[in-house]
Amino acid sequence: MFPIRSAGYAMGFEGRKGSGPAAFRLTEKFVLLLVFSAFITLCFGAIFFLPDSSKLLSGVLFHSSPALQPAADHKPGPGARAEDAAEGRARRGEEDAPGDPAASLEDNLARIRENHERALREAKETLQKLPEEIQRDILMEKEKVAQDQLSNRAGFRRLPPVYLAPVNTIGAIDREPADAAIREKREKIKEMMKHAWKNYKRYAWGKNELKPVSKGGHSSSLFGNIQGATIVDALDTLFIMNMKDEFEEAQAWVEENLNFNVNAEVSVFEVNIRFVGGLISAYYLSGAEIFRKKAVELGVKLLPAFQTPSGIPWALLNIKSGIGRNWPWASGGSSILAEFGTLHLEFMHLSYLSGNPIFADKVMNIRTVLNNLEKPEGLYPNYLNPNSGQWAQYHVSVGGLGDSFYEYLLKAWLMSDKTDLQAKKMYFDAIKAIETHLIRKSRNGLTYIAEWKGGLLEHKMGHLTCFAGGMFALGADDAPEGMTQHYLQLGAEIARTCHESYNRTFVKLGPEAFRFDGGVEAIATRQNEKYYILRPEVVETYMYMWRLTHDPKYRKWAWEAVEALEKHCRVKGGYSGLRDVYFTKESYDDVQQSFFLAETLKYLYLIFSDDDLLPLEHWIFNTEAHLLPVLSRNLKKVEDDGK
Ligand code: DMJ
Repeated sequence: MFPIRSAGYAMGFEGRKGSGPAAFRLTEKFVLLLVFSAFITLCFGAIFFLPDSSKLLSGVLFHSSPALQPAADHKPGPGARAEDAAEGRARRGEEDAPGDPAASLEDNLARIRENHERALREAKETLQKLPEEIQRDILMEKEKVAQDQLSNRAGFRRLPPVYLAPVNTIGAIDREPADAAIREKREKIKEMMKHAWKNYKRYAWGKNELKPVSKGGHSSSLFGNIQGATIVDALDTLFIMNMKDEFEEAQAWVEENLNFNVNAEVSVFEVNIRFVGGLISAYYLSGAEIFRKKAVELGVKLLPAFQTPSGIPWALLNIKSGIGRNWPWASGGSSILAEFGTLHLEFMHLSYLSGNPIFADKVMNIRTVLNNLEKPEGLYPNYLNPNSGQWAQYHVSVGGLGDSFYEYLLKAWLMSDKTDLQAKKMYFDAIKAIETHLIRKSRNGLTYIAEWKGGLLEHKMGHLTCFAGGMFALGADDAPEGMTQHYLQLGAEIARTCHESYNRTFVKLGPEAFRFDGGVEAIATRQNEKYYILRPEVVETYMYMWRLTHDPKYRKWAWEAVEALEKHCRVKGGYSGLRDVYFTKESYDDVQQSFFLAETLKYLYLIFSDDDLLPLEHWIFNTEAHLLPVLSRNLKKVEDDGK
């Protein structure tokens, strides 16, 4: 009935604790606990084994007064859960029924025994734990309360009203461009989306991605057992392209099949930008509650990732067990800047959509940690240790590992309707340091963004880095005085460099990374950097540059990309990435990435649409091109009026 100290238990306890004074104090506590257990055992022994012991108990301990019997006063102890209190209340109802005091007493005794057993079990478990584990458990318990509120069915029924309409439909409805040539090009891009979707549906429906050459499903470990990445990623593109039937079949799949109750380790970042972002975007565009419900449900599942001493989340999380860890390759067990720095926009919306501040609290804490840290030369290194809350390695990049952190600082400012002044300051301070330490011009005048490794520059720019042209241009309006033109110009220069990286290949689509050393400019020199996986960053920058300048060269360059995709990436079964963009004969990688539908085709479509389709002052694109409306500063007032 009560814990018996077995040899195994003793070894486990002492083995973990060592033999110092702390271990001695804990052993002392343990002895006291044993004495107490023995006493309780004796009491229960007397109750159950002595003749007529119930009378003894009721007479001696409870003075036989029904009003004072324990059920009436049942309060859960520290380890007890809310259900216990409810159970106590239910039982009290039964016990209040007249005429059966003996049964009532039996019940009460049974419950007392249960509670004692549980308290002792928990005390025993607690004594076996390290102090950090105890601290973590307390945090998890607190979090669980918040999660329970959100994740039970009743919690979902209580999701608060959303007052963003009519803002959430501004510019979400498709309109035909007046110019026939532009209309035709846009129609062609829609046809590409149809081809990608139709083949995904035919060969890989419900799987994460399509293998367009071998015609089957492709699964990436990034999403664990969560399925349907292409469906969720494609939702908003289908919506804005007015592909109603396809949108409806995607919605039906989400309703019936999208399941997050899986025992799987996922990338917190990838699941957030593609699934949470895709669902939120689909909710705002369509108004269908299922998307909000699923987004909040998934957001709740991601919360245990933040259970670290600093609150900087783990990169990987088992969404069933709630156990997190970092990528084994990440320097010193670090979390990655571009991953934990790319949760802000979605989590702010999750708080808005759920009415629970927990999501916003999590990302605001990340912000605070980063803001308080000393930055080398004003730069943000890519690796941060979530245990110490300190930088791990001085590698700075605006491409992979760093990229979307900067993007989210700017977009946090814009999405807050320009009220998040901290984000604005951090963004402009960061890009100033980047310009000083990372941005360089090649001998032939191409501006590029290098990588910084402890003060030394690697003159390499990734395809991923090409998004920065659009970012500089998007933020230009709010730049410190006199800098607006400068940042627009910087955006244009990055766009030009990235266009060059495309133009200098055989297929006219750019490599994964290109270099500016050893006499080359904007060319990949290493075999393992020559691939193209249908990435969007270059056309993303064209989209912003087109919107902000209306310089026709951006439409021209975007069309070159369309033609190249058609010529080299289109296959019968969809679109495939290429292993070498300099090679005259296509070598397919046989993956149709979900971001091709979420981002590449969406940005291309927008370049050939009028500006009033998704106006930039109302909509923020997350890093996967999902649409998040600006949380207007008038919202508070609208909410108040709505109550
Ligand atoms: C996308 O998932 C997102 O754009 C992300 O920010 C970076 N990588 C891919 C596309 O290249």
